[in-house]
Amino acid sequence: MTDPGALHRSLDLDAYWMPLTSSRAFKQAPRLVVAAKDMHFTTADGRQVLDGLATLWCVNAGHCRPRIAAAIARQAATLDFSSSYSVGHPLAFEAARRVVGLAPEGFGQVFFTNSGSEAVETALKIALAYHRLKGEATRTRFVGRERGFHGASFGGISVGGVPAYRKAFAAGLLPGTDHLRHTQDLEARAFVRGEAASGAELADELEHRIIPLHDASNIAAVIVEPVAGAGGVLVPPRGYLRRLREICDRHGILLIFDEVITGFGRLGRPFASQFFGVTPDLIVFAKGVTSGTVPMGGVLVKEAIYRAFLEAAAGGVELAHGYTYSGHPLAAAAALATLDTYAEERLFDRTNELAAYFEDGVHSLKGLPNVVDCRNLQLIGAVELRPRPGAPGARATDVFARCWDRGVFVRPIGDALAFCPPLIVEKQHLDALFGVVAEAISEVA
Ligand code: PXG
Repeated sequence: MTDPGALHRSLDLDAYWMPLTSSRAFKQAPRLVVAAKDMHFTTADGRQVLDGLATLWCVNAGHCRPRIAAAIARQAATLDFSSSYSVGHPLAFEAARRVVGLAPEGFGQVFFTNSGSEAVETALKIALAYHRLKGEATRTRFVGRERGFHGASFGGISVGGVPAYRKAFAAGLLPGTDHLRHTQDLEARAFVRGEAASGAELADELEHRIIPLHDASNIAAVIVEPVAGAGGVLVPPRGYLRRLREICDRHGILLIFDEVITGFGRLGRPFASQFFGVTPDLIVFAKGVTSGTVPMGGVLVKEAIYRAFLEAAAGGVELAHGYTYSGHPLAAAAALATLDTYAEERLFDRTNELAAYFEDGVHSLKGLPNVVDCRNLQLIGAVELRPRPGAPGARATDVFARCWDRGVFVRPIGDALAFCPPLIVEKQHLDALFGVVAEAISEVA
C-alpha cells in the first residue's frame, strides 16, 4: 500500500447523512473501514481493528466467512430477486424451516422482514390483529420497558424506553403505551456476575401497577429484550422473565421477546428464551440470522397463533402486512449459509466455553478509575463509568475513541462501553480487548 491515508483525503463525505452518528464529528475525523476478516476490520489507513461488538451486535460468525460469501454470490447469479407476494422461491421456505428448527417448542412459522425494526413492527401488528380476530379488539395497548430498544420505527420507539430516540419524535408515538421500570440498580446490584439473585420482583410492577391502571382487557402485549442491549446491556435479575411470563399468562397478554441481539447464540443457545427457560408468544430476530451479511429480520410465531389467523381468514389474505423484500433470495441464502456455519463450527457452544473467561475479562476492569459497574451474561457485557459532571456520555466516548486508535472497537452507550464479540473469538482476542479497554479507561480522566 503506497499511501494508506489517500482515501481519507480523496473521498467526498458530504452527501451521505449517516445514521445515528454525529456527522460533523465523523466528517472531521472519519473512521473508515475498507475490509474485514474474521475478528478484524482493516481501516482506510491500513490498521487492523479488533471487532469487540460483532460490529453492531450482528456478526456472530465473524467477518467475510467464505461459505457465506460464496452462498450470497451464487444466489445473486442464480435468482437475484423474486418476491414472496403470492409467488415464492424455495430458499425462503428452507430458511424459515431452519429458523423454526432452532426455536423453542411450539413455534411453527416465521414472518420475514429486512431489519429488526420491521420485525418489531410486524410483531406488534400480529399481536393487535390476533386479539382482534379472537374477539378481543379492546386489547390495543403495548407495554415496553424503560431503556428497552426496539428499533427506529414509530412502533419501536413507542415501546422503546431510551429517551434520546423518542424525544424529537414525540408527536408520532403510539398512544396507549406504558413502560415497566428498567432493571438496573447500581446501589443494590453493581458488579454482579451474570444474573443478579435479587430483583425478580421488579416484574410484579406489571401486575401491581400497569394492569390495574389500564385493565388487562385493554393490553395486547408486553415486549422486552431478554437482555437489554442498546439501552446499556442490562441483564435481567434471576427469575424476572419467568415472572413476566406468568403474569402475562394470568391476564391473556401476549409476551414478545425482542431477540435481535440475544438470538443466534449470544447466550449459548439459539435464543435467549431457551437460555432462560421462558417461552414467549412471539420472538423478534434479525442481525445474527445472516451474521449481518445481508439485511434480514423476522418474527417467530407460535403455531397456535398462525393457525388462528388461517382459520379466521377463510381463504383470503390472513395478514395484510409485508415488505417487498420479505424473504429476499440473497438474505435467505445468507441465512442458510450462516446457520450452517453456526452448526458446523458449534459456535453456540463456543459461547458457553468462553463465557467464564469473558466474564473474568469484563470484571477485570473493576477498580479502574471511574468504573462504577461491570456486568455480563455469556458473551455480552459492559463496563459503566461515572459520568463527568455536566457531560454525560463524554467519558465513555473518549474511551471509545482511544480504543479505536489502539485497534479495538467497542461501543459507547451513555457512559457504558458494550462488549459483544463475534462467537469465533479466541482467548487472545479477549485479552487484547480488555487490555486495551483497561489502558484507555486508566488514561481518560
Ligand atoms: N431490537 C433490538 C433489540 C435491537 O438491538 C433493533 C430492534 C432494530 O433493528 P434494526 O435492524 O432495524 O436496526 C435493534 C437494533 C446501539 C444500536 O446503539 C443498536 C441497534 C441499532 C442501532 C444502534 O447499540 N440495534
